[in-house]
Amino acid sequence: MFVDHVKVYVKGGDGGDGMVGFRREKYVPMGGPAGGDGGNGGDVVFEVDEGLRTLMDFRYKRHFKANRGVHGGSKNMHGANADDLIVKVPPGTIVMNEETGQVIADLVEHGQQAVIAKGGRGGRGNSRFATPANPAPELSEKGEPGIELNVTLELKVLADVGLVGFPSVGKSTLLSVVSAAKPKIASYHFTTIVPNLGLVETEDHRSFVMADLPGLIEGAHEGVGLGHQFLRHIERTRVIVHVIDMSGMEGREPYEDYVTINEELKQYNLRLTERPQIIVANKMDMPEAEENLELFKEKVGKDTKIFPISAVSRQGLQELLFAVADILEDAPEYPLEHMQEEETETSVMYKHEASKDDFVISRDDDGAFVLSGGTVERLFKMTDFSREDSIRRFSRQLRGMGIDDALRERGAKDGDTVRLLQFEFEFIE
Ligand SMILES: Nc1nc2c(ncn2[C@@H]2O[C@H](COP(=O)(O)OP(=O)(O)OP(=O)(O)O)[C@@H](O)[C@H]2O)c(=O)[nH]1
Ligand SMILES: [Mg+2]
Repeated sequence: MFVDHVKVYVKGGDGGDGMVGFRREKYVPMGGPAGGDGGNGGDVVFEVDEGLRTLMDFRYKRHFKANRGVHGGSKNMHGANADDLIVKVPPGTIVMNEETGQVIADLVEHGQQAVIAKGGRGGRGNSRFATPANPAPELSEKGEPGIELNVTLELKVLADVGLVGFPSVGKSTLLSVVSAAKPKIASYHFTTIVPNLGLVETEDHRSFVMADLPGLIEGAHEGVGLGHQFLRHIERTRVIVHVIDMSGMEGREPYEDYVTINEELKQYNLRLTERPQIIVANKMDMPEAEENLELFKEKVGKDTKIFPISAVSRQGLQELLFAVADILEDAPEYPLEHMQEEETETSVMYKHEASKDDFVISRDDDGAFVLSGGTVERLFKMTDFSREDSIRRFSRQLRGMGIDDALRERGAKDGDTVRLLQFEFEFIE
């Protein structure tokens, strides 16, 4: 099965914990602070590998966690940073935040990389907290937690030209005779279930990538047949080659086919109708074809250019390829950004709402105050609660963020319970 849409969980490695340590020197009971910093956690990085064509590998492996940094050591030993976790993806992979729908990365070129989940930084060891007032602090940070999120990967075939049409009109046959691609060809419908790409070179040495897509039928935009998942692949092609079976050998009427497919393209995405389209009348080697072509020309209008070909007997191909190459010379690119303008705007607003620096105070049923929010949760996770100095620093950080004031405003009094993640504190004036 061709997988072109998967959900994946990614987590950057946590930072290593900073250490509380002191120099041990002969005759000196407690030397200066010497606890080293923790190493940084690894990032989860996606990288394009042009050898991959599908998202198939993600069917069985959907969790990607980078390693955590090594904890800091004594004698100011810095913990080692963890290696990044490199995950290979095929060209044309779009990575989206599953929750917000926002595009995180649009991976196109071989070797292109994007950090999808950043690892946490290592916690600082106690030597970094030494001050003249407190030369021997018993304080270190725990490693910062790595970012974790669920992402959706979507694969869009990157082709200049997309072949569209009903099943069995000869799309794969055409690709097979104009490129080195070897798609499966057969007389039954939906022979092609995954898009095939081929590099086409014209006689005058212009080249472009052509994609043979699974056949479309009426209702495709609503998921009928192989469904709209494949229409998605057409979104990025710059020219559409619309293949029509002129032989009538399947009992369908060529002009009706033409109208039906165009309607499907339009229903799926209006922008597809802006794309230049080349009409190909295939199977011209068949007896009825000539007559059908005349009827078709009448219905479609004399001014519309049609390319009669026979993929099987290789007639009319060069003229068609020249026409495609000519159009490609002026056809604009259709980058994703351009196509998702409206969607992106709403995602940006959403992102603002979920700003990571904010904290939220709510009340539990028992009257306890509940603290949540990215920053406060991160500070909490980085605090080593077994040490007084660390706890004091954490309280200072909360005060600095304005959390004490906010709690007071919400009516918190001395001795009230405050919850943060799965822990409870007492509010102290
Ligand atoms: N006579 C004739 N038959 C053709 C021609 N092109 C393709 N065919 C035949 O039409 C049938 C379908 O061809 P395919 O290339 O598999 O068609 P397709 O459009 O890729 O079909 P799906 O992948 O099912 O959407 C095969 O039996 C081909 O041999 C042609 O130019 N002339
Ligand atoms: Mg096919």
